[in-house]
Amino acid sequence: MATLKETLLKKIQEHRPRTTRLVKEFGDVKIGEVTIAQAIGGARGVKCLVTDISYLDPMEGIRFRGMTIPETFEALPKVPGSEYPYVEGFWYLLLTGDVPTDAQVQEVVEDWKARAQVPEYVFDVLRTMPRDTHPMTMFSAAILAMQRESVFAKKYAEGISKMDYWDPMYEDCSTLMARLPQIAAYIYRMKYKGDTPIAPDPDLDMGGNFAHMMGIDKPYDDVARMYFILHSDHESGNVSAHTTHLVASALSDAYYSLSAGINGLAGPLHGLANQEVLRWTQDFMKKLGGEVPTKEGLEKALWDTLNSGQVIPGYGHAVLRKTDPRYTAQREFCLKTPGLKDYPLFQLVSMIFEVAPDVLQQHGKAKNPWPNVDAQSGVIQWYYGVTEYDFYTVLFGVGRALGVLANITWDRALGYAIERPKSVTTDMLEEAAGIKK
Ligand code: CMX
Repeated sequence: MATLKETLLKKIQEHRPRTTRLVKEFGDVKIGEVTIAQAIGGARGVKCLVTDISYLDPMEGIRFRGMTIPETFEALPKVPGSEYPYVEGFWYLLLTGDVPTDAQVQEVVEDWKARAQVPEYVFDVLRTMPRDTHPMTMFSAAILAMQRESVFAKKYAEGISKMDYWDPMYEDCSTLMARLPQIAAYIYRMKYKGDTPIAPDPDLDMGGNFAHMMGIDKPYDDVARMYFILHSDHESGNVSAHTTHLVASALSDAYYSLSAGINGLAGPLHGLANQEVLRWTQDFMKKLGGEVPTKEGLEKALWDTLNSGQVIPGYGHAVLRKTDPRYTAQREFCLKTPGLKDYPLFQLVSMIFEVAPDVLQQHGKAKNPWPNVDAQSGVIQWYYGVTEYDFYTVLFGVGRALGVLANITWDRALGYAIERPKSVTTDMLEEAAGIKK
């Protein structure tokens, strides 16, 4: 049986001629145009990135390697006694496009275990930081601290061939994936649980081990598996994926690149929105002083937020134009989980789902009035005892690493160029618009 790395090499060798041919023979074919609004407005909709790991359709939502979220959960081998698949098997799928066999999944499980030992100095770095440091800052710093271990940086300095860049990149990405769960759980237990880190259990898979190190009982292991897979990839144009890709395009290694991507994820318009949703709902509930909210009261609170010039966190999207299927997958988890279904916070989030899209439509600004992934994820964490909502984006970050690291491995395999779009001046735009002589 071929290992993941051997399978990946075969896929890379099959794929390379496609990319080479497109550039050499069809390089002049146009796939879109750029308008002034796009140049000023964050390059929205400009087609200038290529990835085969996932694709985001505005109406359908995400497909991982061609599969919808339900198809992905259905297809991948499950952890025994669990309803959700191995995260390790999902990594295999993202990298190769193939659904792995049980044996192939076990091979990744064993490989990650062999790489999982987090160096002691990483904990020292974390412990040196003031405890009120945001956990995303800690997470990013821990990743960056490990840069000295980069196999890619070492091999590059030795003068490795371009054709082989993908190999040490794969090594670094696999090592990062193996270590991130423990780093995240360590930050959580150090910062919020009286500095009581829990050692990893070498007998568990990634999701199970993460739940164990967080100190949370079943079915939190399934929550972790679901959560990491759902948050993994959303094609390569979002801020965290694009930043990771951009930094890696300078041949910076995976540690530099992922740390940068995590910093982008920490923005409130991106991953931090999941903590903002909980902050918003908790503030709202506090104001009600324990009373059950009415739809009218909720509508007023949403309008107050909009009228004060703030966004409604968890709603809207740069690409999607319907309810995010990642929201739906988490909502379905809540609906089928006894206790969660009737949980007041879940009911409030469901009520927001009933009220907010109308309010946003009347407000008339957001192109997409529907909820995104962040509107639902905090409720599940809160229910299982993770009430420290500024930690939620770290969970997002562990999941997001799967997609962005698979992407940069392929970036190096296909020799994608250093990224360098062209700027123009405002004068030039006015000339193009015909309003300046
Ligand atoms: N509440 C209020 N206003 C919103 C809004 C929301 N949820 N979503 C969009 N708008 C506003 C924008 O701020 C913008 O206003 P201006 O014209 O005054 O600048 C206008 O509607 C048009 O924006 P858009 O084209 O619909 O959305 P963008 O592509 O520019 O931005 C996003 C997308 C996600 C940043 C935006 O919808 C938003 O701020 N949502 C709330 C934050 C959030 O949930 N982010 C998480 C997204 C998922 C993730 O990355 O994790």
